[in-house]
Amino acid sequence: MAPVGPRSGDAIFSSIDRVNAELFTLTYGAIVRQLLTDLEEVEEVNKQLDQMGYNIGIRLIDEFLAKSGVSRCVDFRETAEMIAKVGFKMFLGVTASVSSWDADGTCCSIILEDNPLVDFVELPDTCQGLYYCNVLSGVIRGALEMVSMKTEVTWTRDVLRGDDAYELQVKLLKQVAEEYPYKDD
Ligand code: MYR
Repeated sequence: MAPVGPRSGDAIFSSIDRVNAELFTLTYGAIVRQLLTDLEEVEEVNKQLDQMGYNIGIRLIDEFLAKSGVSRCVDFRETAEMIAKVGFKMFLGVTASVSSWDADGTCCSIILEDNPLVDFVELPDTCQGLYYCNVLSGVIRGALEMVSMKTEVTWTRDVLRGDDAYELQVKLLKQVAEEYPYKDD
């Protein structure tokens, strides 16, 4: 029989993390369900989830920069890698990979290796057209806008819609140059 005794600190924390992750997943599901009831049109729910994500993203960028301690990215390629390898890990506990770059390095795909938002989720036929994870595209759009990058972020593959992966397309529309407000003498 395995010895019975107090769990180590690590074991307790990983169990708390798991419970929090499940609570988060279930809470998100409840929000989507409520939006579907309140708004009726799936298109409206997609918009609302994206807007909620945007509102989160414009705040979450501060925490990302403070916690990660990363310095400015040299280009959009580096930014995309930063989102996939550091951002997703920090906030969702998963990593993602970046691929399908266009020639000028302004559009790429981010493919999630796992997607905790969809644990326990099965969509009924009435939800066709729903982008269940649209909050995530909004988060990325909002976060990047706070570091001067206007982007368009869309789901190009979604397992809940019958695809073989979760894939976001991130397109840089405009990069606003940040000017240092004081002149060096
Ligand atoms: C820079 O200022 O050049 C660094 C920009 C890094 C942007 C990273 C944005 C992180 C967004 C996190 C997304 C998490 C999705 C769950």
